Amino acid sequence: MKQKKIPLSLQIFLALGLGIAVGMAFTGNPTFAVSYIKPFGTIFLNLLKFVVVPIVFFSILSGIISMSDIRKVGSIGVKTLVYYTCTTAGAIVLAMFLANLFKGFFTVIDPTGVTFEPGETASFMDTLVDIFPSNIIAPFANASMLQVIVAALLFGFGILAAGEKGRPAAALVDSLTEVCMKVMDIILRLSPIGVFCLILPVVAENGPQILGNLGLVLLCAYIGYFLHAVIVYSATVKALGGVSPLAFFKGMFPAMAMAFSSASSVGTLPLNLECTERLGARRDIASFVLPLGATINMDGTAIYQGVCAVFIATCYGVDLTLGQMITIVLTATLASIGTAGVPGSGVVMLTMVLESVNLPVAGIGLVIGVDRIFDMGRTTVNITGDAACALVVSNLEKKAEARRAARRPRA
Ligand code: DAS
Repeated sequence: MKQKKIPLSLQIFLALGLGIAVGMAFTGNPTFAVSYIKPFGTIFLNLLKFVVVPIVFFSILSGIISMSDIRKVGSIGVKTLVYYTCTTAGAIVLAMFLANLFKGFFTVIDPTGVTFEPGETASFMDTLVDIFPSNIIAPFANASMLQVIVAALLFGFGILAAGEKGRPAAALVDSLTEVCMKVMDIILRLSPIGVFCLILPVVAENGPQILGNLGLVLLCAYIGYFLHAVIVYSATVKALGGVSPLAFFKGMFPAMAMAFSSASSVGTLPLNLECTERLGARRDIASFVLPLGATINMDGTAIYQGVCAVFIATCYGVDLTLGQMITIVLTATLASIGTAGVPGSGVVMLTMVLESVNLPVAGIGLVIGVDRIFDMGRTTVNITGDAACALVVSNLEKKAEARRAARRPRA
């Protein structure tokens, strides 16, 4: 009798639980976990990053070719960007509301002596210019996701414009996309091991004592993550995506668990593609919306930046005015677009938010110690928002095509 396989989502769930339990056993003495377990988590993340660039390139390329109509790509792009902008702005407003509720209870930490050396943060214009590749190799060699997306868009439109002469290229793209998906499947079978080896050292290193006086700030951020996901994503996938919230979160669990343990949207992309398609999103739309979202849509990061900006202001005895809070909303929305989908990138963009309201950037030193705990939650929200958008845009496109078909004169 054929052995019934344990579904991947259950395998990941068990691996996550086991990793946390064993990690707790190593708390206080994380050396073994960090030296001998963490490298296997890194290997798994490397394999995911290895496959992400070709997956993104070929799936967007094949997505555009299969739309066979440049106008349709435009319509999907507009719907996607409107969804992303609105949900990110909503996330940061929720964060500011919660942070102002909590700030009277925050443990104020004395910021004197706390330092933080910000890395180079690209200005908005630099980020805009950097989206466009200067040669065909750079986007792939540097895994610059936005440049890979631009390259895929250009070649996709080129193949459509080439007409008959583009057919062989289109067939080759389809074949290579399928091959990349199979490589992804092979790597994803390692997910339970990867999740276990990623979460264990994090728990061993950060253990319960790290929560300390930042516990309330972390709690405020996680309540923001939870409310945003449960309210905004449930409402949009139900009302516009045609998927029940319960089915959505159940189907998204493997990708959410991967995001939580890896803290990497880009690393979670292959699994997010698989979960979102299984929930009913069209592959060509998911292949366009998810890679874009993994790079520019960061609702969780926007929540983290709003909460930390208010906490840091409180520690410096600054009572933010309404005008400053509006500035934070605008800057955090922009900053989340410039945040890369890799671990820890949200901290770098927090400098932009603090500078926008003249708060000392050194204040980031107050929260950097628990950034990984913040990051696991914000990345989970980031990728869940991407998936919700793919389902909404997919369903809206399906309805638009049905309306177009109904208007066509019967033969
Ligand atoms: N870890 C980033 C991501 O992968 C988010 C962040 O650091 O803010 O989405």
